[in-house]
Amino acid sequence: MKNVLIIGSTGQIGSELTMKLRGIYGGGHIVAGYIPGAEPKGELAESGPSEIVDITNAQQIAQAVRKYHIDTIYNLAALLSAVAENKPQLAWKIGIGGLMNVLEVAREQHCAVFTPSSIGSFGPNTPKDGTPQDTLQQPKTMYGVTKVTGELLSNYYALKFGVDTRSVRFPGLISYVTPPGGGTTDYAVDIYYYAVQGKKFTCPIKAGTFMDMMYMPDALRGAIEIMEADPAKLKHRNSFNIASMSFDPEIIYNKIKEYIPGFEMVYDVDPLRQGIAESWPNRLDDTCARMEWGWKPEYDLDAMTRDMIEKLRVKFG
Ligand code: AKB
Repeated sequence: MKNVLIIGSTGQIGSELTMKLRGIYGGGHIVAGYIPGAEPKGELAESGPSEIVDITNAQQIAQAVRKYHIDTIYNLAALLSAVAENKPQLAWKIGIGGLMNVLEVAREQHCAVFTPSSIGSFGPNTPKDGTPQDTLQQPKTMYGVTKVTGELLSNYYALKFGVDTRSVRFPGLISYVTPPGGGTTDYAVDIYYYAVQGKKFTCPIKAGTFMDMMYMPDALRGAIEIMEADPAKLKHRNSFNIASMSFDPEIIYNKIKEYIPGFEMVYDVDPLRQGIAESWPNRLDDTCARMEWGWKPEYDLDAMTRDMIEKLRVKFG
C-alpha cells in the first residue's frame, strides 16, 4: 500500500484512520476525501492532501484516484444503523450505489478496496453467542441489508474481476476523538463523555442487552492489518468477524464507577435502538480472523475505560 484514498475521512473512523496511515506511510501518500460541509480541520487538514470525493459521484472518485495514483481505497462512507432506519433510500444510495462506484473505479484503475461491514449484518435468527464466521445473515434493518449486500458485492468483484476487496465486521467502536452519529452502539461512547463531565447519563439501551464493542486503536489496527495480510493465507475476504469485548449497559456503568464512584445512570429506552440491538449478536467468534491474518485485540473493557477517562479528562480540562 503506497497511495491511499480515504472516502469519509472526517467521520468517526476516517478522522483517526487518516492520521494513523499518515503516520505509517507519510502524509503525502494519504488523501483525505470529504464532502462539502464536512471539511477536514486542524491536523487532519494540515498533515496531507484532501479532495472533495462524494461517494455518490463516480467521476469524483475516478479523478482523485488518477490524480494521486491511488492503489488502495478505504471506503468509510455510510449512514449508521439508527439513522439508516429513518433514511433507508439514502442509506442504500450511499452504502450500495456508492460502493458500486468505488468497485468500478477499483476495477478500472486496479485498486484494493476496504469497506467495513458490521455486527449489524446479522439478524435475529443468527446464533447470538459465539456467532460463527459463516452463518445466517438475514438482518431486519436497512443498515444490515446494505452491509450484507456490500459483503456479497465485494466478494463478487474479487471473484469475477480480481479486485482485491477485503473487510472486517466492526463491533460498536468507542473513541474519544470524533463522536459517532446515529448508531445503536453510540451509548457506549456517550456514557464516558457524561461520566467525565460529572453528568448523570440516560441510557437508551436496556440492561441485559449485550453487544460486541471495540476500542478504536484495535479497530484501526484491524483495518490496516487486513489490507496488509498475505492474500495466500486468506480463505475469507468480505467480511471477517473481529471481536474484543462484549458487555451490557450495567457492566460498562459499573466499570466506569470503579474510576468515577459518584457517576449516576438511569434508563430511558429508545424503542428504535433497542429493537435493533436485540436483533444483533451478543458476541462474535473471530477465530477465522485470528487464524487467517493474525488478528488479536489489545484492549479489554478495563484498559479501554482507563484510557478513555484519561484522554477525556485532558479534553475537558
Ligand atoms: C451502529 O451502531 O450502527 C454501528 C455499528 C455497530 O455498525 N456502530
